Amino acid sequence: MSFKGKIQEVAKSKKTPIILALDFPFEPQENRNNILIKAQKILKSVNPYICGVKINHHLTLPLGTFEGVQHLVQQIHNQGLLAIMDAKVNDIGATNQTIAEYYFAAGFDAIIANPFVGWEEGLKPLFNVSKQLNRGVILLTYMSHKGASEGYGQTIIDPATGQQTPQYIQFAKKAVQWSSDGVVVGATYPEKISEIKKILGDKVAIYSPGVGTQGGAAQLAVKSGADYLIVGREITLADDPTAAAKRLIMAIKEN
Ligand code: OMP
Repeated sequence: MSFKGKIQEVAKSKKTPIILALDFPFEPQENRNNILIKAQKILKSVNPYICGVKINHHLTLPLGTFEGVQHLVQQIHNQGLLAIMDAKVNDIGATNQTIAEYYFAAGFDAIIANPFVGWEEGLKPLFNVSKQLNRGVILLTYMSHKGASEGYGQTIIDPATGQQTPQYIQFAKKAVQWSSDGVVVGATYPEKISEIKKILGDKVAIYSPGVGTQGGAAQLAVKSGADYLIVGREITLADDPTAAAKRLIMAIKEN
């Protein structure tokens, strides 16, 4: 089964679209041992409310990919969840392929990449290796922060039609064309989620970060067409992460 199918199955059986972003703030060297313990504790307590875990540089930098994070990925799998590496891969093809091979060797089920680098000698080698190893690729399409309008929101000329079009619409079309498993669209832009959903249909899933701390509303993002919500600090920095995760589920169900 593809990554798209696997995560859909977990989300359906656990009745939750939440993907936990296991992000923590910077810690000085003497406190770094605590990061793994904190991550494992939160993972265990919020597991009933999530279908996957997204790992970012917040963990790979202090813990190391093969020293600390690989074990965490194993624990994520042992708990019936999928693991996404938020590498935002953004380089030439040969480098992109090597980045993906290392993260897939560490056990990740999917990787996030940036479509700005294009296909030939860009993302094509990454898609090829992902397909060979049966892992997923998720493409940034409209990011959640304010400055996203400068790149993802810029107006471009569609080379196929000669017509003006927003960059993110072009990226959504490429996500379908390249058989991507998902796209990232900020929960802070529900109108963009709806617009992009019309292009993707059921072919490519929408992953929405930006809920809570960044100002996005879980229920509105889901109502607009988000398939999954990527949630970090609203849960990881909460006094009671389990209660925070539960609150999000309740909010979505009130939809
Ligand atoms: P919180 O704002 O703490 O919920 O974290 C959101 C997570 O999603 C962080 O790991 C971000 O790096 C990531 N993210 C965004 O916030 N916005 C985006 O547009 C894309 C991502 C991402 O690719 O996951």
